[in-house]
Amino acid sequence: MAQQYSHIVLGLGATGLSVVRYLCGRGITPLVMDSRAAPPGADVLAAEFPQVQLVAGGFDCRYLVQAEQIVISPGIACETPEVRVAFDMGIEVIGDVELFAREVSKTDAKVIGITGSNGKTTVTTLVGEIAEASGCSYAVGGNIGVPALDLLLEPKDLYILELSSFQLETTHSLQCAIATCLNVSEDHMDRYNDIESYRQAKLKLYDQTKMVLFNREDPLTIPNHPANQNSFGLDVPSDDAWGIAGGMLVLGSSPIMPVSDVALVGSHNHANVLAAMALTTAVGIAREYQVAVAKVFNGLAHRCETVAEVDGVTYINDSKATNVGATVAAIDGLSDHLGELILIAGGDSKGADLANLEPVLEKVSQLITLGRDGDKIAALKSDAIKVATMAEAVAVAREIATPGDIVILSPACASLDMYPNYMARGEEFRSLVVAFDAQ
Ligand code: UMA
Ligand code: ADP
Repeated sequence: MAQQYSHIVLGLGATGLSVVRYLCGRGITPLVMDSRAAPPGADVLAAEFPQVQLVAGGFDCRYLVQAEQIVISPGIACETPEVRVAFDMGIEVIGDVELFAREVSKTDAKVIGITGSNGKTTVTTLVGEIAEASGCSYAVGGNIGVPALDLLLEPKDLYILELSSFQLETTHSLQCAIATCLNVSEDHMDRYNDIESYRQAKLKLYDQTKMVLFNREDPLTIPNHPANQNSFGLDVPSDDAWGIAGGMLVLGSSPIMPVSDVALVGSHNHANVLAAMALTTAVGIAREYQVAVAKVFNGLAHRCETVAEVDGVTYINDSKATNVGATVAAIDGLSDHLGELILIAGGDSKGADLANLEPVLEKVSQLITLGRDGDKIAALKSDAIKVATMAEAVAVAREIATPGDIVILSPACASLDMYPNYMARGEEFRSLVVAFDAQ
């Protein structure tokens, strides 16, 4: 007979460790299980929580079926057979964000929730920068990096959370002051049966929120049920909604600032700025701080980031474009550019329908593909050049490009078939380009 544990933590990455920290801080010693033989948090667990037992290399049902509560990490699918057994037995299976929600509901703190297929990290960072400029007491976390529960170690008045569909699947009582789903396009199709089930996971964020902020131009972000709501979009807004009119960012008919003063480039980023302004307005942060940040925040690494201009050719690193929607936004955003556009794409498509790339590939003069699903992307455009490595891709692009052209790495795929993460992929692109200067 296996020893009985009331609480089981599934997964020992950043999330699993934060849950162990939270439970142990409340006098509960959980059992931790991870399907990996050597989970990344094993050393920290042994050093900081020697009393906590780890079962690595699989999920042992004998423990699961006796638990009262299972806290599952976002990287583990709820449909994993051992987890399904627990669900079917009526055992509570929740995520770290649900525990966070239950704690925060005992306080007066406000939460801003941000989800969507693309732009989450950009908007979450913008909101954090605006909060910082205003001098309020805030913390930023969730899918962006610091697990939500770790934010509670230093209590704040405002929590700004980036939330993935995986986290939202196992979150049921998060009550945000305002919550947004920025956009919905196919992603993570290896974890969902179809885009509708992925969308419904994202829209769970709206369930208890005091105010919903949706994207007028993306019908998939509209709430299922009537709600206290507002919207943003790149069109002229009505009433008190956020939009663009006469070259100005506007709230209803009130001008805020010229679009040309926004430091971020690309129309998708103007939508991101409007969303950040709407979110911070809902928690009482003044316009002057929103405008000040919009004027200076010029983006994050690996997201449509200009790496260098070499021989008159601009090289852009958009390695964070890990799905089709992000690559479409990048190409659309650059389509006013006068020179040719050379696109490097490919990697692990996570089961996405790559045909959705086809319309924007017309705006690309040369397509260069690599990675596991590179051939599938190459099949969408005649004369695509298939290569095996990033070094080859960059060398071929350099050979083809002439002054005034743009070479962009915007893979429309995850990096994990060739790299540890999208940052490593972007860094390799960057270092290959920077090395041109030295030649
Ligand atoms: N894994 C196993 N077996 C296990 C547990 C995990 O194989 O038993 C694998 C997962 O399939 C995954 C990896 O290990 O490939 C990491 O999973 P995890 O749940 O342990 O991840 P954490 O380290 O806890 O990080 C998670 C988020 N990761 C995922 O959702 C996969 C991080 O988002 C997030 O920053 C962190 O919690 C804190 O909240 C990363 C991410 O890639 C950036 N998110 C996806 C995305 O943005 O597209 C959703
Ligand atoms: P996420 O955290 O949702 O992955 P990021 O802000 O990290 O979003 O951006 C990821 C990718 O999506 C980048 O390639 C970026 O250029 C692109 N992107 C950013 N904002 C948007 C948007 N509003 N719509 C479509 N694509 C976007």
